[in-house]
Amino acid sequence: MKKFYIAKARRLRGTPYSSRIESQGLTAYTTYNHMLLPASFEGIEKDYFHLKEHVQVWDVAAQRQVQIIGKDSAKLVQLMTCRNLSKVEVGRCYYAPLIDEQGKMLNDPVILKLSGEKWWVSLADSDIGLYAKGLASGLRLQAEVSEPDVNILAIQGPKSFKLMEKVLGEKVSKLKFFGFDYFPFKGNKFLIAKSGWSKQNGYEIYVENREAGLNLYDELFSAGKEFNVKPGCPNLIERIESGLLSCGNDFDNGDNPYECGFDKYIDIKSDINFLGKKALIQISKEGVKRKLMAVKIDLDQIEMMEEKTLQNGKSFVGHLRSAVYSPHFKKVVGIAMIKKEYWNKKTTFELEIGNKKSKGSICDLPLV
Ligand code: THG
Repeated sequence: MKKFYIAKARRLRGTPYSSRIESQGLTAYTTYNHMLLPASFEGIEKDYFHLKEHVQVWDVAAQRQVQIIGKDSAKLVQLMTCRNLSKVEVGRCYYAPLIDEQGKMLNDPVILKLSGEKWWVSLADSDIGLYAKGLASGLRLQAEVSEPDVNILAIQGPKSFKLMEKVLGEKVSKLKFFGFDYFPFKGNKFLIAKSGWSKQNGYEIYVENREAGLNLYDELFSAGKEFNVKPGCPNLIERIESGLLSCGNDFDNGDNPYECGFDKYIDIKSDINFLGKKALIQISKEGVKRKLMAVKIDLDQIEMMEEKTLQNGKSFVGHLRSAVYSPHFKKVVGIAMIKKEYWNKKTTFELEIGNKKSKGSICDLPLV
């Protein structure tokens, strides 16, 4: 694989932790929400094994918050998602597909209600802040939309529990999955959720004060020595094996939430008001003709820059959207949009790269 550098610029925003992670052995960045997002430290395989056994601190400041405040804040947030938010509670996180007026995917954020009229929409990679501003002014809503200086640190891995308890106190380990609360550290208060983009357990710390965040960052590393803490980042292998979807990779604005398997986050029956509801009612009547599934391919490496076509003889099976070599399955594993007639898991397919054809099979998400 040919390697290139990423040219830094103000436009490609750094995070409060950039200088820390760069001196701690960062080897690759990607971009996300016009910001730098670490992609590798010791190489994704080494990072993967470490994540599954120990604990990592991730700079995921690129998971930007769209903050919505005002009398119409709940109305505006509900307008953007097909998940029913009418009963949401302060202190819980909600994974929710955002869709457009055609019922097509825009983003898949985690939504937090901070108080009666204050919300954070913790974004994947697309410009939802601009969309929300457009809706608010076009519909004359009393809702102020902004991007506050919130820079998330994720603490992920099986030992995250022990590290967090040591640094933030016993109470933090009582958090339930997708719950959040505030915890003090050296005179500052941090919003901490039991969440994160891995299935290895962990927490996310929504840092609102940069200096306090850097102190906490350093403390996590000094207190974490006994747990073999390392800097890390969302890991391509782990997230594909775990079936965590990536906006812009696995799905984009051409796909609807049913095709992405988001059925349980869609409510077209209640009288809630969201854009694209009519389109989703129509789609649910017709049923989808394709959906995201997992695949395994007999290859020992792959590079993904664009989607790749999967064939069965001359017939089209689907599009491979993300893929990586998995040391666990000892094959390439991936996420693909598969045509309905091939959902039957016994079908195999071929993938042609260069002049080489490889065989693959289809399975359910997540891979087991
Ligand atoms: N945390 C926060 N913000 C984020 C992400 C995050 N923004 C970008 C991106 N990740 C959004 N995408 C996801 C995808 C999956 C999950 C969270 C965010 C996730 N899913 C669980 C699952 O699928 O099993 C749980 C879903 C549920 O119980 O509803 O965690 O990671 N702050």
